Amino acid sequence: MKNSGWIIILFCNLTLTQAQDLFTEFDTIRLEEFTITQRIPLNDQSVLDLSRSSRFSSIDKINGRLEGISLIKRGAYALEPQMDGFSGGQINVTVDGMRMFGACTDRMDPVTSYIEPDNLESFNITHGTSGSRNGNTVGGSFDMILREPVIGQTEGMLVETGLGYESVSNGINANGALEVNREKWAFRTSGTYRNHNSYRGGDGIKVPYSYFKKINLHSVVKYDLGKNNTLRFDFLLDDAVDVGYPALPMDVGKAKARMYAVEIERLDAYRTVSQLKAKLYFNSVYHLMDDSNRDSTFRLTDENGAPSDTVYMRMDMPGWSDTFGFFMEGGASLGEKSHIYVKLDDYLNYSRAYMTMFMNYPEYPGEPPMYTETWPDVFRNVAGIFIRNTTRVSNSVNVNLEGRLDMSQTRVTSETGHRQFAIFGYDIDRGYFELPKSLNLSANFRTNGVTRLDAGAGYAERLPTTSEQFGFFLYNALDGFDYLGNPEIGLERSTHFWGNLHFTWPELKVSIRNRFSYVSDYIIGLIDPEIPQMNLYASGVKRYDNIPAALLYGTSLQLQWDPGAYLTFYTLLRYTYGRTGEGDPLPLIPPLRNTSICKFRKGIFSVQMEGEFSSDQNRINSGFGENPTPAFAIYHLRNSFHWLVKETVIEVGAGIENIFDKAYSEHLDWGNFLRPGRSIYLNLRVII
Ligand SMILES: [Cu+2]
Repeated sequence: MKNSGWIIILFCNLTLTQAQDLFTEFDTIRLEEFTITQRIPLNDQSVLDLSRSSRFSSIDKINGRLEGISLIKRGAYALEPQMDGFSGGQINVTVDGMRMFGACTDRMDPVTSYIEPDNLESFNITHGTSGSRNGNTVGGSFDMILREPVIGQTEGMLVETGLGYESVSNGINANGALEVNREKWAFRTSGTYRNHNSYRGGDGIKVPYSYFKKINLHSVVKYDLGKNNTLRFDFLLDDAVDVGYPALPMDVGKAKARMYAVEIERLDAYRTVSQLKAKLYFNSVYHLMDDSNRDSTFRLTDENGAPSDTVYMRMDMPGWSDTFGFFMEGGASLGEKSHIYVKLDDYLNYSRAYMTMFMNYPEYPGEPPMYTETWPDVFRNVAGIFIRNTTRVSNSVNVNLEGRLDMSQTRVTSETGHRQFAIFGYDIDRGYFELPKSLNLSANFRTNGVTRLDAGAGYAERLPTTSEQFGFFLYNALDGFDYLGNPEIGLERSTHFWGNLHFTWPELKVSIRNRFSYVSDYIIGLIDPEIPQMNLYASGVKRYDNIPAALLYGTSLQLQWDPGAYLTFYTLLRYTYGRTGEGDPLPLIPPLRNTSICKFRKGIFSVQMEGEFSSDQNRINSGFGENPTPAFAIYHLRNSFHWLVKETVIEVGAGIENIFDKAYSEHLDWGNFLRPGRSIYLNLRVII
């Protein structure tokens, strides 16, 4: 496609963002570069272009730099997002509004691991209870919007290809995309390949099991049905093999995801009705853990700690998660000043995971394999309705009221699962019915074009996850305990308050954000001394339960300064605090952290200096296997050149990450294994 086509798309994106801004509170983050206008307050999007470390940045590298988002790291790949201290089932991670659930009982495959930045258009991020558009949540929502081609406008074709190398892991990244635009239809396909060996830490030593390989492919076809109706099909494939997890006792042999969706959209259907959309989808995840590369020898000790015996153990642990769902959404104007948006959705998830243990005492014949169902054929159906009303009280004040009600039914169909839970006195031969709900009220005020304040309060409830309700002896490598689900566990509830202040001058943009959550019936694992340990390596058993209360607070300061045409300074300072009602620190809470960027850009050349700083974290919960983490500072240098040769764009990027080869790990890295040491990278990208 010609450059003018891109400019039109970018312009449309921009107008869309501004229009949306009137009615929603989302931070929409677009992944294509576009010019930040002086009228838009500093949001995650304006930061993205700066903080996206290179064209081959993984989604994790991008997420880790967003305001309010931290990453829980167990390996070099598939980091798990955390929002203001909330993670796992406390946040909603969706793809284009579609629900999807990982198939790993040990959270090795967050949904973000199945998406590549190459097939992403933007993120919609909402924090706390107000993120309930796609499902009730206490911690927030993270919706990844897939890229789509544009019909009509300019007929054309775009071919894009790139190749990158990273020295620290001797890693190759390659990607390519093809887009065809016609008057009545459009097609886009993009693919990414990554192959990384184990990387070297700042101490010069290879971090064992930090390798991974993956391919990802996304194709989308759009067809113009006339009268403003479009039909769209999406297909996404993601296959990872040989993924090592330094912090865990197991690796992943295979992780496969497939996603299919069909969508019909009607734009500006009538004057008063808009954004009509219906979507039907199916996704399927398969996850196979593998311990064949690990030491499987356990040396047992007697009561006095003396060696008593040796056991060899192997495990076979597959998991599946299939989700089938649909949603319908639409907006309508109610008079001049009011707008209503309604979404109806339903999904059915089927999760199951099994574990077979093969144990062998050297001098004896092999024992029969031990079989358990770690997720015993769990079906969950959730139907929900979400309604939002936005009223423009005056030219400078908007008020938002939104609510959601879900109807959830969960059932375990496996006979083995029933027997397993009967041992602990649970009769799970019934459906588990819940009605999680949420209500949020917020307002935003703009004054004189410089200041904007948005503030709100809300309440929400969330369902327990499959693991929290029906997980059976799931080993947690951080605290060394096996976790047992609690079929009778209750909903987690949160009362949430937030207040954000933005100042926007042409050269300077400042945002200050504050979010506070009081969570009741907080779900956490508590030691159950009655249950004997089942595995040789486990310290004991924890059972999921609701504790009366937990408090979480997240705050951040973001500043961007553009003194003149060539220079940009950006800094993000963020802090998270979490404790239980009794005053104990919540586990895995990130410390004070800063990212600062200085970028110089002139003509075909840009150079960027970055610093990442973290304070130490001594507020830890040792009952969850946490250790204090020391402070660190690391620096990166990035350069890029781009040329336009006829209609071909050539871009070369080169840089050094962790310039001073600092040996460090972040507080959310399980087991304190080291992050990558100094790495030189080189990228080439060609767009025809
Ligand atoms: Cu796993």
